[in-house]
Amino acid sequence: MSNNVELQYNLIYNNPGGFRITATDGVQILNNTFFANAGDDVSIAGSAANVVMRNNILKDITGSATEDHNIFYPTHDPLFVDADNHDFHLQFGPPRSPCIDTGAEVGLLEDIEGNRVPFGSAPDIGAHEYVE
Ligand SMILES: [Ca+2]
Repeated sequence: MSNNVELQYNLIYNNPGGFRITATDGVQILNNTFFANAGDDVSIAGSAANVVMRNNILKDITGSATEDHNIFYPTHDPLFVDADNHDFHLQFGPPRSPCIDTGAEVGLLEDIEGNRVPFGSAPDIGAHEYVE
């Protein structure tokens, strides 16, 4: 059994699947961007406990997690700059990405590219913080 695992600021796309969580007590899944994976983006087995998911862009979660401030596509379009060409930065717009400044404060200071978090009024959802 593993304890207190943190998975943050990852970009996981076009894979057979995303994260599969098993035999772990205490997992924080924060500010990740999942896109176009064939299987589940996050699959949580019954042997995992206390999984928290915040500020992620993803299509689905299977299993039990405490979650908030996640954006689920395709129900909600995260409005990437150019997902077809693997550019998962957030579109400032108009139209403006619903992920900009709508994330929860989770104490992280840098995004996947080392940009300061938050930029603007609040952290963004996903692996990229929108910066000018
Ligand atoms: Ca922001």
